[in-house]
Amino acid sequence: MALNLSLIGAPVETGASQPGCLMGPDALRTAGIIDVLRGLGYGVRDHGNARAAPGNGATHANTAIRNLGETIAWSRALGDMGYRAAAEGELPVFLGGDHSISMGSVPAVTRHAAEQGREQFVLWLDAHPDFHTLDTTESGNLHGTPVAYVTGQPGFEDHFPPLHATVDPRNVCLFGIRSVDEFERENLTRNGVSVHDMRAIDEHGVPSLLNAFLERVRAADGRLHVSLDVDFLDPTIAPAVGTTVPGGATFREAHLVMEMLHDSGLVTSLDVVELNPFLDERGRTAKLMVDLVASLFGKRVMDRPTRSY
Ligand code: NNH
Ligand code: MN
Ligand code: MN
Ligand code: MN
Repeated sequence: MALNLSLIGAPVETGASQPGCLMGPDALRTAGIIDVLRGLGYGVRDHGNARAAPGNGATHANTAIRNLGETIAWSRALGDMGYRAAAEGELPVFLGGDHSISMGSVPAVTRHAAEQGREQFVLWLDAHPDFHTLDTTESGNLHGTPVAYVTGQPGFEDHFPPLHATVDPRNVCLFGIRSVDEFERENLTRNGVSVHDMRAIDEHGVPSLLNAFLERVRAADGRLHVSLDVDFLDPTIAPAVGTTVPGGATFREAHLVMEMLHDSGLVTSLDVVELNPFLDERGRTAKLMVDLVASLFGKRVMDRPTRSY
């Protein structure tokens, strides 16, 4: 893992159904993310909160879509910032913001990987596959579309920034899934995306499923982007998200994923998304997200003081 982390605040809520994710980056800072990462020995450069150009009023035949122009502007701004951080050899950590920020972060790191002749892999920790296209989303919430965009599914090209390189859908691993729309179900299978739903995690456990994916990344000498959606977690431990789905990852399952990612040494970029501080209870979800990030960057059980959220 690179020793210098670039924190990029992405105060974006244009892709979500309800307001609040705008405050996500500041809540993660308030919960101590910078000190925690410095305490683990990393150089941390906080770029502050990014800004996007005003939306251009773009519209789409699918009239359900909300905030299209604004979300396009964010994807462009974050794509540029993220690419610069990666090209400077830092490990970008994108602090969301709703999950539409991955329409900037993933293209940014994938572009850098392609220039290095490396294959990009993506681990998507989420209750949802986020595999809608602009034509298939019924909610119109663009946080449900980033996996489709970054893997080059049709219909984005007339709207979102052209991709320097796409992610091979077979290099995407969706983990923790438990809410899938009809269109997504069919298209995920057709595109060869790996889907480890909660049933698979119940039955096989985190280690065998995650190790198999990490082995593929290692064998390809790939770069690995991790996208951590708050709704990956069970709502009883992480209430601060607009789209809670019961039956999510437990405290230990989530930490184990992070600990294994750290031990793999494969992670080259990270998104922390969908934290809605307006829905939190005394900051407990923000603190849990920071603690999970700490595990990903090397904090171990034996370093962990007893603490409740
Ligand atoms: N699939 C649903 C939609 O497109 C839900 C997406 N919501 C999320 N994704 N929170 O992580 O609206
Ligand atoms: Mn998501
Ligand atoms: Mn989700
Ligand atoms: Mn979400």
